[in-house]
Amino acid sequence: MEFITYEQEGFVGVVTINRPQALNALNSQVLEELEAAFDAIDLNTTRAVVLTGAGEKSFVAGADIGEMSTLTKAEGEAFGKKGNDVFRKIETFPIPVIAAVNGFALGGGCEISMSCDIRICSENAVFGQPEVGLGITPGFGGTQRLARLVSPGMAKQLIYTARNIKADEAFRIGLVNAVYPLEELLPAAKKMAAGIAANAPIAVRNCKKAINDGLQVDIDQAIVIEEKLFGDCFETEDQKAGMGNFLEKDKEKKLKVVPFQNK
Ligand code: CO8
Repeated sequence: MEFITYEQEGFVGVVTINRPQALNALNSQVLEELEAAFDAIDLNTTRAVVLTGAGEKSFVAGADIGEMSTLTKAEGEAFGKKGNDVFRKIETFPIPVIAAVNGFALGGGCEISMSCDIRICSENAVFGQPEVGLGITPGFGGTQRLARLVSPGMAKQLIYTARNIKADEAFRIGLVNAVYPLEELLPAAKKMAAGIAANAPIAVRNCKKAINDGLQVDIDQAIVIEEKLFGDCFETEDQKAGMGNFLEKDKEKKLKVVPFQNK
């Protein structure tokens, strides 16, 4: 791959968008490689993923404006679908994905971070949806996910004004969970991912599915989704070992990673 690198550290995978000469902007090739990188992740040996950008300036500075500049209406729609398909793959990826936002997260960059489960960022991070200033709408899910993540009124303000916000404001409105000095960001993301990976993997996957699927339906249906995924955890090695360790009061064992069990 030319623009994506992948590293495995224990149970944690680190996907890096690596096109620093264009501030990691997303062209068609980057999107295709990103999809291939997620497809290649071994879900038997990986329990959480960190997504970040190469360099110290930018996470992702948006979709590639050069590539988009000559698109027809039909090509624009197709390009939007191409990005949306990849971002939806990340959003519904069976294991948690943490965005470590190390600088600009504009347009498609803000949008890809919002398709991740959790966002943390560096102090120099800048978020925004500048599309209306370019004569387009956000097209990789921004109109939908920003309104769901922060309030609809705040999402509308950010999108209509095309105003960029800094890390502290992104934290204040709940777009990111935490802000770190740049050099501490990736270690913090990996530490969080390793903490997730130390928990029972089937339970973590089922939590992700329950939260994601439950948010799409009314509360009565959502509760049924939870019941099914809760029930699904029982009789697994993870559940037997996890509860058994507690009942035996074996603190040592409780800290051990419960073996992964394929369904
Ligand atoms: N696309 C292509 N190239 C980019 C992009 C981008 N989004 N952002 C930066 N670059 C390139 C620059 O052209 C420049 O290349 P070169 O050195 O060859 O001239 C290089 O990266 C460095 O950029 P700058 O010199 O501009 O760096 P600065 O530090 O001066 O500025 C900024 C950094 C503020 C981030 C500035 O580069 C900028 O404003 N970039 C564009 C940000 C933006 O508007 N992003 C949103 C794009 S639209 C979008 O993402 C829509 C998503 C949905 C698409 C749906 C499709 C239908």
